[in-house]
Amino acid sequence: MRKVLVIGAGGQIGTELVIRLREKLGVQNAIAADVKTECPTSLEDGPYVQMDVLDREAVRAYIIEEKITEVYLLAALLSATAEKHPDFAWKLNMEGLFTILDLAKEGYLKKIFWPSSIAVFGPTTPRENTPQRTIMEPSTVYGISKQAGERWCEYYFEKFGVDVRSIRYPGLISYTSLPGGGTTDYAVDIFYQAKLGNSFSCFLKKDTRLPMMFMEDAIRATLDLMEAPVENIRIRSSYNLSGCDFTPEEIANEIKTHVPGFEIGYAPDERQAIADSWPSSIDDSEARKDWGWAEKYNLQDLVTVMIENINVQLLT
Ligand code: AKB
Repeated sequence: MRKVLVIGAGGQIGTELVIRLREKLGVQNAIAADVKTECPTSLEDGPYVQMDVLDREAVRAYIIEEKITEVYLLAALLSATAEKHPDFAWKLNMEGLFTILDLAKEGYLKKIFWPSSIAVFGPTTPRENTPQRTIMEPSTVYGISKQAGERWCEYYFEKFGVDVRSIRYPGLISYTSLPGGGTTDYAVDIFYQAKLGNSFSCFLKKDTRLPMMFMEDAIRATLDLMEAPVENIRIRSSYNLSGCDFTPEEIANEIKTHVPGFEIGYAPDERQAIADSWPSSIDDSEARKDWGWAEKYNLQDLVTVMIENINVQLLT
């Protein structure tokens, strides 16, 4: 019997993940948790708990009392925000992970999902088709925290047999909730401005190519990884995962095929340096081999779905 807790359920990944987990396991078996007091409207059909992942004792008590079997730990500060609040980013991104890893080590949890990111790579990493194992010298606080987290996940697996599974997410594109604080967020923001009939000022240069993925692919990957037989999971740091890759100019051109007259301008800010330190494309052959990963959405597909479904009410 699986009873899962999604910590950080109010975020971009969490809102969609909880919905899919509830479809799979039954509404009562997928509990949403977030630091916000209000439950996100889309998750009001099921259990919601207000939880600060930094309150180690409260998190422990809840997981033990409720007999949670699996945790998806999504609470984190993303790349751009983490650069503004390095101390808090390190604290938030690391302390929650130890709380959950320790609970699994003590036998209270059967499985953990913890997201990593393409941010684990840095300026000295080969940029194109970045391999699973390569030079990793991240130059951002977020990247350093994710790289350290990956090392700890592998350590807890090797030393204590903790079944922790992870994906290095690329930039994620979705329409049900807004992203916040990431360097890849432009690729979501652009749709809202296109839909409103506005021009879009992009904070990255027009030729900055980054790995990206439509949220439906990312959620499917997450669920497939978590359901894969334990013997198939050969990587306990985090799996490279690729959906598609594009530049701001390429996504704008694709949007123009749906919204004629749409205009984009470029005003690179401090996020440009972060993007320049990341890969432009990812080699995900290990995920394909180990647990059968295959993406469904390319740039054209995701632009079509985004234009059809984007809801500008979310901006208010
Ligand atoms: C960010 O831009 O910080 C995130 C990420 C790539 O992990 N979307």
